[in-house]
Amino acid sequence: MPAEYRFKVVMLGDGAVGKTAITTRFTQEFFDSDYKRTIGSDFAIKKIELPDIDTNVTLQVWDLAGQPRFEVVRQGFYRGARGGLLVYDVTRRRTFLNIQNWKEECFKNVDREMPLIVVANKVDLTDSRIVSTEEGESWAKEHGHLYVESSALTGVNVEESYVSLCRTMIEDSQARL
Ligand code: G3D
Ligand code: MG
Repeated sequence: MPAEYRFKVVMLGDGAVGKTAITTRFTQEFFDSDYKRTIGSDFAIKKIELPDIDTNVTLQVWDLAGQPRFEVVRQGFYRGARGGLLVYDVTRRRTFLNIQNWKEECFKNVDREMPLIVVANKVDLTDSRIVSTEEGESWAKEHGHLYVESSALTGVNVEESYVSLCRTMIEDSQARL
């Protein structure tokens, strides 16, 4: 019998960096029948199999629509989260600088620090790229996070982002025992 985990993960980052595009691609592409979106509460479910460690994971991916001003909405968004994707847009430096703020808001709202993966999105836009691989990678390394470059448009590294985060969340949850 494979081990079974369930994790809530949150999509973090400025508007228009691609949080919804990444989530939608991930949850719809391979497991269409497992896809579920709850109108208003903004989460999607997806199952991941990790046969190498005989483990199945059910991910509940939460994506904020807009940036609600109400504290209570944000608290509900973060409640019970076990991991997050810190997403920025490689064509807009401001969105990269802001991942620090997203991380801080997140850690203020969860009871314990949790695994985060830095996702440099829109790498298909090579001509308008502003934030380099080196900058993104070194920020992530300095702060102890994984780093991945993705494109929700082409699909490159979208699933890999969640799978890498899953493996880290499994380690984290074993370390909690
Ligand atoms: P958000 O949920 O973080 O606010 P969205 O961002 O997922 O709504 O994406 C914002 C815009 O960026 C969308 O364009 C979307 O198609 C585009 N986008 C998202 N990811 C990528 C990517 O990897 N590459 C490119 N080229 N575009 C991307 P529109 O025009 O629909 O607003
Ligand atoms: Mg969105």
